[in-house]
Amino acid sequence: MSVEQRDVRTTCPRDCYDACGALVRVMDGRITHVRGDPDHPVSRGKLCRKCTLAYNDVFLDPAARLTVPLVRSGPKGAGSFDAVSWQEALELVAGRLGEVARDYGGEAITYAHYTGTFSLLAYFFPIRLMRRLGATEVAPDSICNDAGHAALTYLYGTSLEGFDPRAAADADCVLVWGANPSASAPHQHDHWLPEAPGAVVVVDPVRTETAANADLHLQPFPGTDAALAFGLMHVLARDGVTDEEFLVEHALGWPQLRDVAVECTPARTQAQTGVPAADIERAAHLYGAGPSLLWIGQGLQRQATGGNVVRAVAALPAITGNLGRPGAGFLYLNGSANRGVDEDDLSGARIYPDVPAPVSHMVFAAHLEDARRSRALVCWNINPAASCPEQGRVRRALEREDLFTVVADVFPTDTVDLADVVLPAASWLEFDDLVVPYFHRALAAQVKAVDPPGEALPNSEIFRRMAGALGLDDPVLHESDADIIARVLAGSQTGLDFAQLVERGTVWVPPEGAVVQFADLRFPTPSGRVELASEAAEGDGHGLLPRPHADERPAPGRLRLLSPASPWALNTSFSNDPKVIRRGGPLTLGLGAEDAAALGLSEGDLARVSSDAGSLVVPVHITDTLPAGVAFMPKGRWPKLERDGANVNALTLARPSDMGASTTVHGLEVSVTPVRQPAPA
Ligand SMILES: Nc1nc2c(c(=O)[nH]1)N[C@H]1C(S)=C(S)[C@@H](COP(=O)(O)OP(=O)(O)OC[C@H]3O[C@@H](n4cnc5c(=O)[nH]c(N)nc54)[C@H](O)[C@@H]3O)O[C@H]1N2
Ligand SMILES: Nc1nc2c(c(=O)[nH]1)N[C@H]1C(S)=C(S)[C@@H](COP(=O)(O)OP(=O)(O)OC[C@H]3O[C@@H](n4cnc5c(=O)[nH]c(N)nc54)[C@H](O)[C@@H]3O)O[C@H]1N2
Ligand code: SF4
Ligand SMILES: [Mo]
Repeated sequence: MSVEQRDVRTTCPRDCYDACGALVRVMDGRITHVRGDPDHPVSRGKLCRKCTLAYNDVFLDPAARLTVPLVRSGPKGAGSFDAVSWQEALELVAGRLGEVARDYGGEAITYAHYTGTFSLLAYFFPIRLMRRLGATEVAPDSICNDAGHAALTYLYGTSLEGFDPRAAADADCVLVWGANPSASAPHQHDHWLPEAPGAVVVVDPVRTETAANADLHLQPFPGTDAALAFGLMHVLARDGVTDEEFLVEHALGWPQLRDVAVECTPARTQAQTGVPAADIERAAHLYGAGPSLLWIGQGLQRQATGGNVVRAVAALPAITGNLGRPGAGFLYLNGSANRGVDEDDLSGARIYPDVPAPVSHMVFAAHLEDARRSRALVCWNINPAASCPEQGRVRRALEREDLFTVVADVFPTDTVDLADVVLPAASWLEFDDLVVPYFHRALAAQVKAVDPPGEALPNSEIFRRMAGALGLDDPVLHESDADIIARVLAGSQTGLDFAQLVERGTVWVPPEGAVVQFADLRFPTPSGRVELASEAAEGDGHGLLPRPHADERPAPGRLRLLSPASPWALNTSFSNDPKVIRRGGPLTLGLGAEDAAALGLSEGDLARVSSDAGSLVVPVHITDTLPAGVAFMPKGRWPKLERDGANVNALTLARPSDMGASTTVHGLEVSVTPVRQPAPA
C-alpha cells in the first residue's frame, strides 16, 4: 500500500514581524513535521525556537486542543464544561446574544479580539457579524500600539507606510529604537540586521542580544526617550547635520522645535536619560550622515508618555532629510493597504458603518464590571485574562455571573476557563487564508495542510454559523473564504490568484527593488507636510510640539519593571507547550547585581514583586543586561500554569497613554522584597 506524502508550503500567521515560510510534511492526512521553508527569504529553512517546538507538539496534539464546543457546567472560572454539539452551542449563543440585543441594545454586547492569528480572514471576518449586531468593540490596538499610531498620524499623517526593509542595502545606518528583534523578530536579528551594510545603533534600556551585537548601544532609563531624541536633535542642529532645504519645503515647525532643542545639550540629556554625552554625539552623527533607516519599536511607546516619545523620535528622519530617498525612512508598521488590501471591506465597515464608539483595553475591566454597559462578551484571537493589565481585576470582571461570555480559541486558555460557551477554533495548519506581513512588503498564502481535529472550525466558519443561528442572512455574513480570498487578490498588486500564490508561498510587492518611502514627499497630514508642529495635536491637548520629557527615576526602594516580548512565547501563545515550558525555564524577575544586593537577594531567591495592582512571588535572576533601577519580567505565560496563578499582568496597571488611550505596561513601578523560605528541617 502506498503512503501518501506531500509537503505543503504555507506561512506562519502569528503577530510577528517575520511571517516565516513553512513546509508542512503530511503523510496519510496527518502532519508529521512542520519546519522552515528553505526557499523562503525570511525563514531560510528555520522557524524560530518557539514555533519549531510548539508547531510539532501542542499544535498537533488533539488532547491539548479544543476539539468540540463546550458549555459551562460549574462556577465561572472553574473550567468545568460539558461537550455539546455545534447546533446546541450556537442555539445557546444566538439565543442569549439575541436577548441582550433585544433587551439592552446591541451595544451591550462587547467584543474583544486581537492578533492570536493575524491572517486576514481569521482576523477580520468575525468583525462583520459584530458590526451587524451593533456590538461595542474593545479597540484592538489599545492593548499594543495605539500611542505610536496616534503620534505618527499627527506627524506624518500615517503610521502604516513604513520603509521597505530591502532599503537596508542602501542605508549607511539602521537605528533600532525600542524594538528587540532578538526576541520579537528573530530572523531580522539573525539575517536582516547582520547583513545590513550600515552601522547598527540600538536604543533600549535593556542590553538585548540585538543591542549587544550593535555597533552602538544607547541604554536610556525607560520613559526618557523623548529627552534623548531632543539631545540628538541638539547635536544635529549644532553641527549643521540637518537638512534645511527639506525642512523648509516639506516640514512645518522646525524653527520652533530647534528653539527647544537648543536647550537640550548632551550634558543635560545625559543627566535626564543616563546615556553618556559622547554616545549621544556619536549616535547623532551615525544617524545624521545618512541615508539612514529608523525602526520605531512598539515596546518604545508602551509608556505613560509614549505618544510624546514617538513624536520626538520620529522627528529625526524629517530633521535629517532621511525621507523620500533610497536607504532612508522610518518603520513602525507596514499596513496591508500598501499591498492593496481593503480592510474595511474585510471587516464590513462600509456595509455596517454605524456602530458604537470602541472602548480602550485600558477600561476593559471597568466596562465589563458595569452591567448597564455590558451584558455579553464575545472573544476570538485573544486571551485577555492573561494579556490585559490589571489581571486580577479583569478576571474578577470576567467572573460576573450575568456576563454571558463566548470564547473561540484553539487551546483551553485562562479566558476559555471563564467562558459560558467555548467554540473550538482550527489552527493555522487547518484552513486557507492570506498573510500580509507588517515588516516586509509581501503577501503570502496560508494553506490548509490537514483537517482540523474533532469539530474545530476556522473563525470565518464559526461566525458564518453564528450569523445563521441568529437568523441573519445578509450576504456579507455568509460570503465564502474562497470568494473573499479571490477578491482580496484581485485588488492586490500581485496579479496572482490563490492557486498561483500557493505555488509561490510568499511574493514581494513589488517583486524587485526597494520601495522609496514617501517618494513624492507628500504626506497625508492636513498641510501635506511633515507636521513637527501639529495644530491637530495641539487641538487634542498634546501641545503644538513634542516635549523633551524624561520620566522621573522611581522613589528609593522602587524599581521600573519592563515586561516585553520573550523569545519563548508570542504573547501568551506557545506558553502551554511542554517543551517550550521546559526549555524556556520558569518565570523570573531579572535584576541587576547592585539592585539585587541592595534588596538582599541572590540568584534563585524568591522575591515578592508588588505594585498598585497586585503582587507575585517569583525567583530572582541576576543579569548584567539592565541599568540600575530597572527590573525585567517578560510578558506571555499562561496564568493557570504559574505558581501564583498569575503572570506579570497581575502587576501592570491599566493606566492609559497620553495619546491613543493605549497600554503603558513598560511604565510600571514596583517594589521588591525577599520572601523568606523556611529553613530546611
Ligand atoms: N517572541 C516574541 N515575538 C513577538 C512577541 C512576543 O510576545 N514574543 N510579540 C509580538 C507583538 S504583539 C508585538 S507588538 C511585537 C513587539 O515587539 P517590539 O516592538 O520589539 O516590542 P517589545 O518586545 O514590547 O519591546 C521592545 C524593547 O523595547 C524596550 N523598551 C521598553 N521600554 C522602553 C523605553 O522606554 N525606551 C526604549 N528605548 N525602549 C524601551 C524593551 O526593553 C524591549 O527590549 O513583537 C511581536 N513579536
Ligand atoms: N505585561 C505586558 N503585557 C502585554 C504586553 C507587554 O508588552 N507587556 N504586550 C501586549 C501586546 S503588544 C499584545 S499584542 C497583547 C496580545 O495579547 P493577546 O491578543 O491576548 O495574544 P495571545 O496571548 O497570543 O492570545 C491570542 C489567543 O488567540 C488564540 N488563537 C490563535 N489562533 C487562533 C484562531 O485561528 N482562532 C481563534 N479563535 N483563536 C486563535 C491563541 O490560542 C491565543 O490564546 O498582549 C499585551 N500584553
Ligand atoms: S512566530 Fe515569527 S519567527 Fe516564529 S515561525 Fe512564526 S513568523 Fe517565524
Ligand atoms: Mo502587540
